[in-house]
Amino acid sequence: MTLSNTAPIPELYISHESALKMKHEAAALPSWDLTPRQICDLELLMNGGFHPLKGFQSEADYNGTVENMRTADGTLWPIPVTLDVSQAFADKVEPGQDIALRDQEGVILAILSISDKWVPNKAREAELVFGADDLAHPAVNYLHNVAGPVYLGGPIIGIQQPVHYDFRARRDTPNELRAFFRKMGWRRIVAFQTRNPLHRAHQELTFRAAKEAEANLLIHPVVGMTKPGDVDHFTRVRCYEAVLDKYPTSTTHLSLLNLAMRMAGPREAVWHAIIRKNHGLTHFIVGRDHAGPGKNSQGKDFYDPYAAQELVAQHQKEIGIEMVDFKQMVFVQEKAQYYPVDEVPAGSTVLDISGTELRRRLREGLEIPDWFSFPEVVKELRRTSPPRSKQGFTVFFTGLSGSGKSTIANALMVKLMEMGGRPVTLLDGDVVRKHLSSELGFSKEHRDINIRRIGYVASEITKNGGIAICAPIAPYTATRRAVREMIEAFGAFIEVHVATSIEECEKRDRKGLYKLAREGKIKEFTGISDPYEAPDAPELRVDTEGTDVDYCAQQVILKLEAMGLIKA
Ligand code: PPS
Repeated sequence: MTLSNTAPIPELYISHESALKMKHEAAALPSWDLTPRQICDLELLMNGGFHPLKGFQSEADYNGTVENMRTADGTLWPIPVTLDVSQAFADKVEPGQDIALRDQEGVILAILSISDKWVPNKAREAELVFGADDLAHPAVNYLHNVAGPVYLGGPIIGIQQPVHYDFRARRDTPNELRAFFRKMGWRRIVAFQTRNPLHRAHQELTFRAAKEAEANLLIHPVVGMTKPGDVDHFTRVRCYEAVLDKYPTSTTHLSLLNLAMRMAGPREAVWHAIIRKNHGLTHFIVGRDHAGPGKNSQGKDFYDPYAAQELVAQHQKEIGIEMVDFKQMVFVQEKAQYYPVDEVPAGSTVLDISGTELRRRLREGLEIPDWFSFPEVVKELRRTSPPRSKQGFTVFFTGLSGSGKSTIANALMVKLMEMGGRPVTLLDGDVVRKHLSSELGFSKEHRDINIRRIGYVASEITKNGGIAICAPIAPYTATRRAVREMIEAFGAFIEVHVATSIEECEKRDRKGLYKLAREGKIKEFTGISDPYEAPDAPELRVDTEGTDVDYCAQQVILKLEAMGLIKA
């Protein structure tokens, strides 16, 4: 049955009095600390944004979603909404049990009555939901390298909304939005989904969409989780607020959606349409490459740019929302106006600036023309994206013990300090093990904890405009990749492979450890009795055999210069 757009949508919250009582009882239950993504999912489950789901999906609903975009009872639902947990937690709980779901401060937000516990086939989920089991896809990478190995499913009882301290007045639940539309007498409303700042092309597109659909406009940006590397939502909301007065206030509204995007292209577009239907929208804009994750590991687009429009077209009736589809908007110089790319007058000059090009111009402090964006938006973006030579970054050396990482890292630190401008911090393997990780050994688990700690500290340094130089062995590709992601959210990550061979390191044996490792006196020694996965495509590879330290450090400096991170 298609949901009415005007009636309230069912929520999963219990009454305030029952919630207080429940909270006390729930304190004794086993509890799971939700990840940031799970908090986003839970919020939309509880407030009806994910209607008709009543909790985290059961195994049957998950299988149906993965296989054919439908839950076990045939309801259209294209994206898995699952509670992934660690093996250790999964071992402690069984179906039939209740658990408390807490936010990152420990506040109990909901109770989950576990109906199912299973180990998912993640490769199949990746293939069918995201189109390829390719780690270049951010959600596939999340699935394999961040999400826990076991899924729990079952209905939830909502106790309280996750707390937001930012932009409270701009956040609306589906029922708040429905009530707002009723109050305003808006009957036809078209939603514009976005994870990027709004520039002139977007404004033109939204104007045209509203006109075409004869509808009011809801600018409905995602502020939960978007693609790693996107402009942070604080900056984006300031940008949205800056352009809002270019829209007629009586016909346009801005509301923030705390969704954790998966970047699943066509399936995600269908999901977005369902979520917008739940928020009381009647129309939904789908443009070029909706929720596209960019290129795969072969350098090709994951999805056809208009596949999302095709899939939404097939399902819009069933969802009960009408798609307003658009081709890419481009600026036609002779007309000084934006046109959909397929309506450009023949023989005219088309101007466009891609996302990558925009980031380059911001990074290098270059001009961003007026035809492309609004001065207010550019000003905000420049405030948070200073030119690269003023941003923080991390140089991450990796290599075998005794390969020369620390020596080169020290030389590099001194050279950067000599240049001045930004504070430099060296996180050397041995130093970290002494001050941050003294309780850890060299098992895979402990090495991963050690590297993630280094990554966390480096990401904080990078975020705050400093230079972090890390020099651990970091033998595992997946862990280095996780660190890269942590850091690239705030600045550049330069992986330097110190590619000294095991034979050479053993010959040098500066600390006498290789000898002990060969004698079996040190267990799990990298390169001897433990693996080292050499990076496939580091930003730089240096060979220390036959070259001196100064030259190696110089190579790093030249790389940093070429990347625009330091000025000669
Ligand atoms: S890891 O894998 O990245 O966590 O290792 P890391 O913290 O960089 O290791 C720091 C130093 O520990 C010494 N050491 C060992 N290395 C490898 N395997 C084993 N089992 C081991 N036991 C002790 C070694 O000297 C490392 O220092 P570097 O500077 O790399 O020589």
